This record gives sequence, structure tokens and C-alpha cells, in this order.
Amino acid sequence: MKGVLAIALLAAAGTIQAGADSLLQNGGFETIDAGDRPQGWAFKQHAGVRAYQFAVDDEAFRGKRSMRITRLQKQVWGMVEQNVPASDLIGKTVEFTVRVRAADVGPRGFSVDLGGFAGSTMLQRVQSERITGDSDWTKVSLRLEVPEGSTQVMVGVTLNDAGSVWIDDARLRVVKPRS
Ligand SMILES: [Ca+2]
Repeated sequence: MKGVLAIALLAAAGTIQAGADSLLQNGGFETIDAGDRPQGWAFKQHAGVRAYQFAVDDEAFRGKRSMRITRLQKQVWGMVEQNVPASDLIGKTVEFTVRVRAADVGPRGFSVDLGGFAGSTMLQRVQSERITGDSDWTKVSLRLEVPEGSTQVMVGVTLNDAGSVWIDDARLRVVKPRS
């Protein structure tokens, strides 16, 4: 009986993880690939010396895992991001919500980003206020009307100073149809 219950609970958790209401892949960072990287997410940093650790962490807001960015040595910025095809989103308003947690983040802080891109050209971007210091899990929401000509919508978190940022429960959904 106990075994049956465990299976039922796992099935329910799987449904939540799949995030039928989200356009993002693996927004909970629960699925990792052979290289211990979270599926669906990419990592970038400013040119020069490799200065960040991008790691799946067991300090989770929901489920068993989150994503952590830690700056290991001085560098301008490092970010985790995911791109979603924009073809069905043009003119619609999308909302990106994510939970973030911070430890020892310096005064330049970190930000949550949502943008419309045509290839590598940024057409429009909204950014949260910079968050600094230490904070427990906090929800951040951003909205963007996806501009004409966008090929992809980018969501991400960018660390601009020393410290660590954890990210979990990332969701992207349409909140307003094309007007
Ligand atoms: Ca998670």
C-alpha cells in the first residue's frame, strides 16, 4: 500500500513538473543531463576568464533541485537563460515568473530578464530591479508584449557582482492575447 501511494505521489509531482501552463522546458530544474546540467537552459558570461559556477543545487524552492550561479572570481556578468520560439507569441503579452534566492550578492546585484529577440538582435527587454545582499526565496514577475519581428523570447537571470543566486520554479505563459 505504501508503495502504491509513493507511485501516485510521484505521478502527481511529474504532472506539476511538466508545467502544462508554462512555455519553458524544465522550469523547475529537476531534469539534468549526463553532464549534470539542467536540460533546456544555457549559460553565458562576459568574455574572458571563466568566472562562474553554474550548478544544479539541492537548495530548492520546489521539488529537489534548483539552479545556482556563483561568481568564483572577478568578472562583469554571468547568466542562465532559455529561449523559446516566438512565432506563436507575436503581439501577445507574456509573463515570466521565477523564484530567486540570494547570498552575499554585491552592490551591482542580479536581475531577472525577459526579452524579444530577432536572431541575436534585441528588440525589447524588460528587467527587474537589481537585487543585492541576502534574500530568501522571492517571486519576481515580468511582462512583455512580444514585439513584431521577434524570432525568440528570452528569459534569464544575470549576476552582475560577487555572490550566489538560486533560481527555481521558472514559468512563462501568455497573459493577454494579441490585441
Ligand atoms: Ca525545483
